[in-house]
Amino acid sequence: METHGITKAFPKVKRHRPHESKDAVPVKKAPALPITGNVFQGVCVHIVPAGIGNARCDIFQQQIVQNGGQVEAAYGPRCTHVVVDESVDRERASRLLKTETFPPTVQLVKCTWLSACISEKILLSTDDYRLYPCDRPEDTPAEGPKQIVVSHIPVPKETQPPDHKSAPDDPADMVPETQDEPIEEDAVSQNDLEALINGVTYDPGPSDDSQCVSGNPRVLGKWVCAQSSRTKSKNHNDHITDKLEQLAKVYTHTGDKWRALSYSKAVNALKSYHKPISSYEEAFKIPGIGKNMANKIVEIMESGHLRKLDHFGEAVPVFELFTNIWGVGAKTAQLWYQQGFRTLEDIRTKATLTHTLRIGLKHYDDFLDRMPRSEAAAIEKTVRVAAHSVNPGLLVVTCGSYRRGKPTCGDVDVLITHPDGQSHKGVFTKVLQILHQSGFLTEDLVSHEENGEQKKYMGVCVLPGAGQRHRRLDVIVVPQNEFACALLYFTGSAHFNRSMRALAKTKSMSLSEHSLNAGVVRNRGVKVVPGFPLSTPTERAVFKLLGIPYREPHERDW
Ligand code: 8GT
Ligand code: MN
Ligand code: MN
Repeated sequence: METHGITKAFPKVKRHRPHESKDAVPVKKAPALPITGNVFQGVCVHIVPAGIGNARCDIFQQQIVQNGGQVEAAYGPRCTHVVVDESVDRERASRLLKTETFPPTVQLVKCTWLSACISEKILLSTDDYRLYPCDRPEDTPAEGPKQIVVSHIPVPKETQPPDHKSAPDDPADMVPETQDEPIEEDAVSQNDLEALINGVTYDPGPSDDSQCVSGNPRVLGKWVCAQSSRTKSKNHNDHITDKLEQLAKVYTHTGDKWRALSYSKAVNALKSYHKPISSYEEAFKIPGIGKNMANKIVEIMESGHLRKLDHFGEAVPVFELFTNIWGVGAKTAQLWYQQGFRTLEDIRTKATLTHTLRIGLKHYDDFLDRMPRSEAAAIEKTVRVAAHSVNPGLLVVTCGSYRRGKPTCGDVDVLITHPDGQSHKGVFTKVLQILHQSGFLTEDLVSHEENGEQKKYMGVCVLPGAGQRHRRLDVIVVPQNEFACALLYFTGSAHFNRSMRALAKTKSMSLSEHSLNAGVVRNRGVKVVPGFPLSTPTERAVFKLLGIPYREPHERDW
């Protein structure tokens, strides 16, 4: 999970980097929070990032180190525990770790074990969380997911999202300027911690009446996924939010997730404020803005500048340059910076590069350049023609920003299924083979990622003809019964999806790219009973089951 909503800070838009190279990256002791305990004493953990996401990985690593444990960047003999995402089964774990067997000294566990240890503040037994040989995910019965049609789901009263004012708004100001100083322990609320650990964020909502007065009542207090993004209010304070977003982005680059989160929360609060701010008092009244942040706002209002940004010096543009390479995240960028690299030429000639990073570097400019819709349509058509030559009954839909109606697209996300529920099998390899053979696909970034019954390809394509640029292409093949949830997921936006998942959570449900489950039981945010998949033949069904009005794809552009 990257920090969202802060992409405007720099002119180039960075897309998500799901496969950041983790090789040879030492895990530094995290600076963000003070040492808090010894829960993980004697424990040495390697976390497999697939499915967990970089931000959650970072938080888990911080928590382990701050609680007396050790973290290994790579799986090795020192590891006592190997932690994988909940969706990863033993077979996939073996593939990801490139090993068939695990010695008895190593426990292979789901990341819910870590979440539970962190929230319970004790080292729990791994019994309920282990991936034993022949392990079958609890929610996948042998005969395949059971489809249960429910006519009525009891909908509990909407849960109050976390109180804005419960956490100090600006931890960055509570400490000296250097990044390595810890921020106050309570600078980020338990809600935020849980939300980050569990990969869910709530949208800001009113905790009292005053928030409805000062915020935009059309957005605040309501779920983003229940609103049309066309009702998004104009940002009356973009001269302020631009600077604060820059700082949030700096903190993202430096791996300081807490400060990044704190600043992006303030930015969101300011963006939905109904008029330009004109005084300290006015800023301070806005939920989510405390006195330190209000001071920053006044500084920007009066000088047009934020002095804090100067403290980071030359590192910021260099981090930006590096993280714009597809596959590079904050850690790799920091490592390269520490090694003295400052330019792409340095990276090209001196850095140790994986195959994927080489491709990212080679197409640096092309990947950053967003393509016009017309080009995305031509790419989609090429994939559709290939798919239909394999089986004319296949359903081919381009999701992502294209389906949301954006004028430009960062990549093309093509989803494929077959309405008969069977004929999607075997299609993935055949379609990609055709596209490789014709020269349309030039390089593979992730040639085959299995996610349950879904298969995902991430690669590079180029349309025929002179002067065409190389573009990023994702192809996902899914079974028909997962199609609606996959369509919803791959259409996004990421913010919209997070909101929907968070809403599902308040209704004892869980939403993923596979299914909408009901009857989910969570203990302190950790799923202990996975529930059962509901019948979701269409996207509309998902909205309906969640009790919110249907939103067309172009209304999901949050
Ligand atoms: P774009 O024009 O920059 O490509 O914008 P996009 O089409 O909205 O973004 P995308 O990165 O192509 O992702 C499309 C959707 O896929 C997102 O809405 C998101 O829900 C989902 N998605 C993935 N993989 C990942 C991932 O690794 N991280 C994130 N954040 N989202 C992902 O398919
Ligand atoms: Mn996309
Ligand atoms: Mn994509």
